Amino acid sequence: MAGTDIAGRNGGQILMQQLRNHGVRRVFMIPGESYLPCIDALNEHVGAIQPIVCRQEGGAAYMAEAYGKLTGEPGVCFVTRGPGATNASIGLHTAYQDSTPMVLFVGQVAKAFLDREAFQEIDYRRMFGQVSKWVAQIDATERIPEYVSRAFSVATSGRPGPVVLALPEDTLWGTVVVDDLPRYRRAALHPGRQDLLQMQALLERAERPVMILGGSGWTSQAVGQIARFAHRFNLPVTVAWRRLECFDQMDPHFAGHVGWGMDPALEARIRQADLVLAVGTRLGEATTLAYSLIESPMPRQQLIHVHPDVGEIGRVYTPMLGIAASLTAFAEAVGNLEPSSLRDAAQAQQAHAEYLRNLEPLPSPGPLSLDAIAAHVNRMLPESACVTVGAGNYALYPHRYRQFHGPGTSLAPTLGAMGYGLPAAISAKLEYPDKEVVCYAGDGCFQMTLQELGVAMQYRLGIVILVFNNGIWGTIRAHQEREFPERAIALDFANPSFAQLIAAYGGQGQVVERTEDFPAAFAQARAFAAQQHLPALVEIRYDPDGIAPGETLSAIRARALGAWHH
Ligand SMILES: Cc1ncc(C[n+]2csc(CCOP(=O)(O)OP(=O)(O)O)c2C)c(N)n1
Ligand SMILES: [Mg+2]
Repeated sequence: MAGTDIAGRNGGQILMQQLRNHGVRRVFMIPGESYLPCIDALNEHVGAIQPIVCRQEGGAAYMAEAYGKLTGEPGVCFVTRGPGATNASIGLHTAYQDSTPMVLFVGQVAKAFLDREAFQEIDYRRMFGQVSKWVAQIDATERIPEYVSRAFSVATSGRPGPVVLALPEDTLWGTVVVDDLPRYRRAALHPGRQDLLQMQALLERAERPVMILGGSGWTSQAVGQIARFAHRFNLPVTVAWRRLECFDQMDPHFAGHVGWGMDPALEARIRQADLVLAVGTRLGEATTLAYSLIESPMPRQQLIHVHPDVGEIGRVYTPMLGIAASLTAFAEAVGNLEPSSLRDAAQAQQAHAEYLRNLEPLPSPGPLSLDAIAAHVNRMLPESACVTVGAGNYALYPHRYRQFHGPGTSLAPTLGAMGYGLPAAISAKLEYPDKEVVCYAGDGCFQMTLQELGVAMQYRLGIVILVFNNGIWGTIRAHQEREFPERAIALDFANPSFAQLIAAYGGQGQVVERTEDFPAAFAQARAFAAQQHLPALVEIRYDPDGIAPGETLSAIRARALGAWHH
């Protein structure tokens, strides 16, 4: 047993054994000489901890974040000092805003050199202070088990999030005899009886209640229990912005997603609601349409705010009732509640009917309709499929037309971080080799992390990538046309041949320019990915005027010019 070896173990060996004890099965990394003992220790865990060798730390950190989203366990990422750490920061910030459990290990200079601005030295406590739940530096080899155990607890407790541990070189090279710690335990926070009674009373008195689900920490079981509760109390159920995996969208009570790009009918429903039951969501800027749908600090609706972190309750909104509870514990508790009076199902049915109307493709300019394509993808993919996106207007299409089916079916950064889709798809395929994984990527978004295609090739991951080629940073163009009509500048770019690019990585590439050619290309891509275990890409060329479902750049420009002339 390494733990009782009288000769002791080095810091790298101790650390890697802790990760194994905490249930880590995979680590995402870019090697660096600053943490060699950790890399070497991977030799002792072959078959138990799989190192995924990435191409850039931004990609590695995104993959680790996606692992955290998919499993609810911290995604682990190893990067080297300064340059590695700065590259990884986007994944850390994503984990922070998205409330995703993650642990980032960063190499650090030897303690003897600290504060001299030694080679690649950064004080990570200052650097990452605002984008992580906790940053620490492990200064003593014998305390590695303690710090790692605390890191896993912090990352997963309350509102989950990222933790950074800096590893001074001498901490890793030092050799000590120290006991390992067992797997971390998560403590659930249960809603009290009084909380539930008060909630039930408020719900039964309400005439137009709406439930909004969001945040992180959902499981399929919890979603099922929430569905039972919604059915009994006849509540329309919505999901927060980009939290599409929080509910089964085939459910007859599903009423759509809330936030940017939402259905105006649902917007009106929430504005006119007399009670909002928000479960797990922070009700952030994007979800609340810049704090207007639900106003800060005093909402017009009665707000019941259920959140796993008591510090989030009363932070931005004054709720009528705040309930601090883990989402799984809350779902279990309400799954068995019986209403004493029956609300009729009309509102929930009407809300679902309105949602279903949005699945009908809207008209768009040019020979290729993104709406029709996204609706086709929705019909073809099995329920279990995982759809990933980064940020850009193209993401509005899968999010409007795909019906997601609970945890593990959508990966979307609520941070709005570009370049997320491909690394997230890679992480999803590693975790669920039998699931179909489809990455939607804008041409801009894709080019932010396309180097990770090397990972898909190396580990033989049959993912399907849909690249939306409009030759522009479309989202920003839309903003420019609205604010500064007819003055578009610094928005277009030259694209490579995406088909040749994917071929260089051993994958298959196709180009589609007309709606009617998409089904065959998509079928071929799925077949190739499934049979060859390599990525397949379909480049979709379309009229850049079509900027969002039912919206064109020319219409935005015309409205802006019209407004100017008044
Ligand atoms: C890392 C990062 N950089 C910049 C932005 C700002 N931004 C948001 S969307 C967008 C354009 C996205 O372009 P593309 O991926 O081509 O999608 P499109 O909007 O054209 O569909 C930009 C630059 C961002 N959200 N994230
Ligand atoms: Mg684009």
